[in-house]
Amino acid sequence: MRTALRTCPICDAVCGLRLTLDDDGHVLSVKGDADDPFSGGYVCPKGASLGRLDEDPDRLSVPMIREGEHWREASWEEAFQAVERGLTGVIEAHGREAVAAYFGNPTFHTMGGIFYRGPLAEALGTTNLYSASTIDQIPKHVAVGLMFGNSLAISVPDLDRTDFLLVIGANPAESHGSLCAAPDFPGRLRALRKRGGRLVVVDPRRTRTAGLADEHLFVRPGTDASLLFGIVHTLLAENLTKVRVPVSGLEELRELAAPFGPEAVAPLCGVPAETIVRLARDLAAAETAAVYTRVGTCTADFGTVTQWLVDVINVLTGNMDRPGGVMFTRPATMEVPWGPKPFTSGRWHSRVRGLPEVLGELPVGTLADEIETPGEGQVKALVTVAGNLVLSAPNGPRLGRAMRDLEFMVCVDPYLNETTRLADVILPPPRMLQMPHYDLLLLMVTVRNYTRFSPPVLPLEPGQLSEAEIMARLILIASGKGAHADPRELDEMILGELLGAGVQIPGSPFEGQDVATARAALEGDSGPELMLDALLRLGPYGLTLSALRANPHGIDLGALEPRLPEIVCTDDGRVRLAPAELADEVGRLRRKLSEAPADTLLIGRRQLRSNNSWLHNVPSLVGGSNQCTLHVNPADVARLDLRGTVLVRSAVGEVVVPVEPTEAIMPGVVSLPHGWGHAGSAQRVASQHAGANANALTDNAVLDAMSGNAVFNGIPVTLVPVEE
Ligand SMILES: Nc1nc2c(c(=O)[nH]1)N[C@H]1C(S)=C(S)[C@@H](COP(=O)(O)OP(=O)(O)OC[C@H]3O[C@@H](n4cnc5c(=O)[nH]c(N)nc54)[C@H](O)[C@@H]3O)O[C@H]1N2
Ligand SMILES: Nc1nc2c(c(=O)[nH]1)N[C@H]1C(S)=C(S)[C@@H](COP(=O)(O)OP(=O)(O)OC[C@H]3O[C@@H](n4cnc5c(=O)[nH]c(N)nc54)[C@H](O)[C@@H]3O)O[C@H]1N2
Ligand code: SF4
Ligand SMILES: [Mo]
Repeated sequence: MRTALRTCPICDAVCGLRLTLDDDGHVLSVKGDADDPFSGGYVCPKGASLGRLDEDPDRLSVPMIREGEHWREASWEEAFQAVERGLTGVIEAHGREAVAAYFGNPTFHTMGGIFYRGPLAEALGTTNLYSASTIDQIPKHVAVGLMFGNSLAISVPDLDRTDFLLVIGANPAESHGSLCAAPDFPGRLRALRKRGGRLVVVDPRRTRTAGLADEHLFVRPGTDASLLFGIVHTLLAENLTKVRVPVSGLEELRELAAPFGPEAVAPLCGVPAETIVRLARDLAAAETAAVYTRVGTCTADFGTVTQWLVDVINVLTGNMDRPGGVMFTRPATMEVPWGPKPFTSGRWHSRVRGLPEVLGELPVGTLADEIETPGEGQVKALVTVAGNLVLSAPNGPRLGRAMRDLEFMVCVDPYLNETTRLADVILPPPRMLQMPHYDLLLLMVTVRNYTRFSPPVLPLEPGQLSEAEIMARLILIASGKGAHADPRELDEMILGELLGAGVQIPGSPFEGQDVATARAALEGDSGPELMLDALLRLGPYGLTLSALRANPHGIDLGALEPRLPEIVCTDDGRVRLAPAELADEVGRLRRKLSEAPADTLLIGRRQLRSNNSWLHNVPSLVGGSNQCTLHVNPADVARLDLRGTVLVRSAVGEVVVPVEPTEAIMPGVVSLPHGWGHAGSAQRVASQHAGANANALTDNAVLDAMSGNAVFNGIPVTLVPVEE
């Protein structure tokens, strides 16, 4: 028996874990690492199941090649040759634009994803690039890009010090937080109230987070922007603002907010006018306060406008970049700019719908159009890394049908699932415990400055490839170097670029050195570890990979400190309160105020023992409360005479699901979790708990205008009783 320390790679909470393994590498137990200074021993049911997930017998261990409807195992050499034939065939016949790539949610977590997705995108040489960003958080990047000139200016609520937390469209008691890494988020919320703080939750469902709150307010889906404008209007009208950071556009903001008085917005958002006024006054009066929002508003109509107004309120109430308000993490690694600074978008447009590029990507919501629509530049080949788009994308089933028409598709994925079964080749990464782990992105949004590295717990099997090597081989194929090129060559290229920049940074430990000398100083057992070592050395704490190895429980780097001047990249160094780019959307919102709302609106629901589409094959994580049911208010159940199961119909599709009556959902709103729909899956446990695909109901034609993000919440649906 032995113990191993390891950061949990599943969700954004970055919990430190302590694993016990037997001599064969079988995980006997998973506990929270009590010595981790950040997570302090916390573990959730998913983390506790990490061993079973990692040892899932349905995980692929060798590459798979499809022949007609039949899959067979293949050697790595054969698989990469098939990829080379497939990709170069399409590129030669149709050009590089005919290749698209999708980078899914786990690529934000894995080192193979984080360090190699950029180089793979570049090597493919196509503008048909897609990622989970446009079905998740891209409205946030656009909003802060417009306000701060920096698409990575993502502040986190200072959870452990705030006096008032307003949570809108997030359910961290079950999701454990998002774009805000805080192990034991529920415990931190309880601690907030215990120290006399106040927690208010705005959500069309009375969630587990709402259950921890002082107050919960139902809001009509997709209308948060109007609610927030009501708060902004009140703050300005009652002179409650105390702006503490340099801003521009205050007068323009006043004009934009003028039509959105509390009385005007209340009928649309469903929150009474006097409550909106009270919220504004309470936020202004609180010693410190933070407004936090996530998926519920990012993946709804007016996503970008809503994200903008959240930070407007944080600025107006004097809580931007201040202890107890919202703050910017100072990560241990060098901050590499993502996208142009100052922020801009629309440098190119999608072929079929003319949608603007954002951060070098096009919206997932238009990938089906690009595959289906003939003409110059039509997508004929697809590379996916860690994505299950048939279950995750808006109108996923349509995208799945489109995938059948591709000339070639390759997936880097450990499972044969609803999406990968449409591919020609599947390249499986090793088990999670065989990979090193460093949460490069999530450690940029921690609520305390903190860092932790986990070396692989288990070695690779002879002949097995790391995810980094798989990615490197794909990159070499895409750049024309062929299926046999040495992946180390690519690692050296990436390191060379990184250090080439590093030696020019004044004050950096590599300043003035030649790249070879800087390279010789790096330590690490693999490409990604060497890259991490470089980023740590170039980071603000002067850390190294070996320092992190010497501190396997992680290192506390202190409470967050104000750092806005380093974050803002606008021309005049001021935070733009009223970006002119948003004027059209504000106009559209104003027109909404007089529109009649739809009858029944569908929203989503994350479940504690689930994670998007890929944890349903672990017996301990399915069944019980984790089921694909439709939450319906009892008043609607009675009104529509619903029993047992119901057919839910939207503009694009329909599903039949069991009804679960509950007072926790607002009348006129129904909720269905996403990530289900595993009928016929090769994942044997998941197929026994199939559920229905919520994204058979969501419409890829409807996107957030500013960011191209999918709209998953507030989908008009009709409910039809089904005879048993
Ligand atoms: N209706 C609705 N749809 C939604 C959402 C919603 O709230 N409602 N949420 C959206 C959000 S926020 C997100 S992030 C997306 C997520 O959507 P996707 O990006 O498609 O991600 P997942 O569904 O999590 O699928 C992850 C895939 O990665 C594979 N995988 C797991 N571990 C690894 C690994 O280590 N390496 C590799 N290469 N692959 C791995 C899994 O087998 C699975 O195929 O879904 C979105 N879809
Ligand atoms: N257990 C678990 N944890 C997860 C995941 C998971 O699938 N399961 N997924 C991970 C991922 S990829 C992400 S991005 C994060 C997401 O983290 P969160 O954003 O915290 O997750 P959700 O549970 O989707 O929270 C969205 C909330 O918004 C509400 N909502 C829906 N529509 C609206 C609306 O129009 N307005 C308002 N105000 N609220 C609305 C929903 O009822 C829901 O409670 O979670 C991560 N962690
Ligand atoms: S909260 Fe997230 S990071 Fe922590 S143990 Fe659970 S799944 Fe893992
Ligand atoms: Mo997500």
